[in-house]
Amino acid sequence: MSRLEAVIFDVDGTLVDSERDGHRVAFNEAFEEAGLTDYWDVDTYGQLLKITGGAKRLAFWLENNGRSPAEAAGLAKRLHKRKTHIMRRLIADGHVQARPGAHQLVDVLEASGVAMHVATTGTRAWVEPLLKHAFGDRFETVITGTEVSDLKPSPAVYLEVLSRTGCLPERAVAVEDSANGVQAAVAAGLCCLAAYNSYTCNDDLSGATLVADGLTDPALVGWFHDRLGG
Ligand code: XBP
Ligand code: MG
Repeated sequence: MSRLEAVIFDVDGTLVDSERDGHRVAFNEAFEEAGLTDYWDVDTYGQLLKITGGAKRLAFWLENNGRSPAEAAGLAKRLHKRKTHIMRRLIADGHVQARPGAHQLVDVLEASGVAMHVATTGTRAWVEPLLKHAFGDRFETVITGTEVSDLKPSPAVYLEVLSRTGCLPERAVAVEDSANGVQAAVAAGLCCLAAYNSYTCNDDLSGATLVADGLTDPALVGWFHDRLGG
């Protein structure tokens, strides 16, 4: 690999533990507020994570739980708007935390001078306050699902980061947690480090250059150390 110029981070499941106790809780609160009996338990939500994008996930669920495609589409849009609002509140109240090792890794990368960017499928309205709340303003270019029409596993969000920064894919590395994320990064021509979590430990991460048991895994920490020194 050429000299490392940039690290592009995924957010959900990679930088933060946001799915089980963040997004899932917000989706369930939106269901309840709307007077619906739909509820996503921990395992059900894990299966639904295969569908990236909250609005798409909702539409899929609603269509498979008794609603017509048209009804599902309209309801998904409304519920997702409320869910986004609830997620912002959960973040402000400190319910979404950095993943173990995330702060240490970001500190090491910042000290090395390598650029840090974000490529996420999530919605900008909660991504921005979350990154600020959990990390301060440490990321240069942040591309979210709000700016691209094709969500992961499409490479669109990664390609947008590369095009806006002018960074060549061979000079950057992506850090992901899931099969959809690894596929997106690799399709953009990036080398990808996968740091799985309890939801993604059985995902097919074989496209990744390195598969790690989280951000504190010595293999992942060592990978960066070997390329950045320090
Ligand atoms: C994250 C997602 C998102 C979040 C929810 O995938 O798929 O949909 O689960 O956020 P990745 P929104 O980590 O691969 O980017 O409700 O804002 O979509
Ligand atoms: Mg992820």
